[in-house]
Amino acid sequence: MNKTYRALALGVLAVMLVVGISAMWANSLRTNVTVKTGEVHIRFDYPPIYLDACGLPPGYGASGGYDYNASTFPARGGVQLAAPEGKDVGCTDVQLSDTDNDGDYDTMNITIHNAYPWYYTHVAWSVTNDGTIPVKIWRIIITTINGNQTYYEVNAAGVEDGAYLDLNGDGIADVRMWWGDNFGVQMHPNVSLDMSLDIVILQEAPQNADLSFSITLQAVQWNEYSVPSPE
Ligand SMILES: [Ca+2]
Ligand SMILES: [Ca+2]
Ligand SMILES: [Ca+2]
Repeated sequence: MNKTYRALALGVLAVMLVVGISAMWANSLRTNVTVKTGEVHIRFDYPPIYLDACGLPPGYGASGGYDYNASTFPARGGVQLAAPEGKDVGCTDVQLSDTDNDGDYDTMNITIHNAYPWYYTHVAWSVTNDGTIPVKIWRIIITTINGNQTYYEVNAAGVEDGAYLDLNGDGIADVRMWWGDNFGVQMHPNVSLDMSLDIVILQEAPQNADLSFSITLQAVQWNEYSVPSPE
């Protein structure tokens, strides 16, 4: 082999090596991108805990099925309750459902039966981050029986003053609701946080009617969370 052919052969070999190395780098980069894809997902944990559950036998639990009544409407955290007076007229029912059949509870259905003005109830639950990246719970979505949806970004006004909700679609608020605990708190994968609601029936609520609504929660990737400034 003369010098010209030898130089040409080495040049081809060098090009082949460079192409080979480039191909390997491209493969490893592609693999890394795939591995880093995450998922935002949360679920309601079973069971929820709530006051004055329907179907409790007399004498069971703290209230024995006797109704609680709110005597004033102060800020959340200070709802004044009259002691149960031995009346069991209304009751509260809370059920979780899996509306998209993925094996996780995503919706909480609350029904207040045979209630009357100043009837008070409380619902507490736990939420787990079963996705793969940290999230924050951002909004609460309330759906009433006629399909109307209301979105609440939880801010100081919602927590302290409560929200007025029209549950039967007649344009008049039927309940006042306060929510609290752990909105906007960073939740790592496999971590659970407790949350709760306080509900008081208003004077304008319909008589002889069950009041129903459902709740879903919206979580966002932890670094996409923002809260509007309090009004
Ligand atoms: Ca009761
Ligand atoms: Ca589900
Ligand atoms: Ca109404």
